[in-house]
Amino acid sequence: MSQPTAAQLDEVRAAVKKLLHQPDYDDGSAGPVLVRLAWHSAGTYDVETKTGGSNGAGMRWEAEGGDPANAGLQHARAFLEPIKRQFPFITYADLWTLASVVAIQEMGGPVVPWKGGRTDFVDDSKLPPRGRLPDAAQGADHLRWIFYRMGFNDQEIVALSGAHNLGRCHGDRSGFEGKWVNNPTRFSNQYFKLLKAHDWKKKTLASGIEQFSYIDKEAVAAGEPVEEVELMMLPTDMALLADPKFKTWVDKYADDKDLFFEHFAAVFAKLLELGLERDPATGKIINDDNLKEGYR
Ligand code: CCH
Repeated sequence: MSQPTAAQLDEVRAAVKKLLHQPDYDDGSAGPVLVRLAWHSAGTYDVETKTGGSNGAGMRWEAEGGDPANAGLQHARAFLEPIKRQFPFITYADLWTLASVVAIQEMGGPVVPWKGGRTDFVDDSKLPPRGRLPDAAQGADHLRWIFYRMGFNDQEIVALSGAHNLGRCHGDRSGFEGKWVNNPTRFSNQYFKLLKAHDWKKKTLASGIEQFSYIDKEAVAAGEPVEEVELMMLPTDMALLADPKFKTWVDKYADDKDLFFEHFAAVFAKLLELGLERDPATGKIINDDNLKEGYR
């Protein structure tokens, strides 16, 4: 099958834009969970063995989709299913990644460069083992171990973490609960500002899970319900403050929204390209045997 044309891709982009508004879901937008879908599809990459990554959309199958780290992402896949049916010319792997960049832009974030050409054929020998995605209960060493494996450096780790400006944690998905910022469907550098500004206190949930919380006492005094004004951070978010090398970047991104947007766009584009080698002249993927076989 041939690659979709630019006009066809524009139709897909328009359909994703329309789908983002979901008044009955979470904070009213499918955007955050679509961003997480793309990140988890790509974030399994291992530079050494060249396994994992967004190509193949392996999360459709139990081996990868059933990884507890991916709990809840079936909602994102379900949101996109009607678009896949309407536009069968785009592969799942391309649709998931394209949807995330449309969502980021629509939520007020930067334009993330996106290239297509991924196939939907999963080579079993290259399926990533479970456990390649980060564990939020850990600290800075774990973050480096996970993200260096993908080929990222400290600055890139912090920039990527700024995505926690979007969406929320769901007790029935990850065990953690709550949102990082007050407006979780608007892309900004608020996550870094709040991380620095408040005195985050450890909080143990009824389940025994530990996270960090900050309650805006003035808002509570003014009559706002606590659930509305309580914000959260994961242990891994706090590690960005505690580690001096990470903290340098937290400071920069808290102070300079444009710098964060620029760095986020670059690193998110890099994330979506992990494992794909392209012909510099044509942009075509050249390391995917499935293309030679005619699979998509
Ligand atoms: Fe994340 N993230 N993430 N995250 N994440 C969660 C939710 C989102 C970690 C843990 C969690 C990135 C990095 C990390 C998003 C984007 C990114 C949740 C709650 C946990 C736990 C899941 C739930 O309960 O639904 C950890 C650990 C790391 C380590 O660095 C990166 C990188 C990105 C993207 C660039 C987004 C968006 C969400 C919100 C999802 C939603 O459904 O609202």
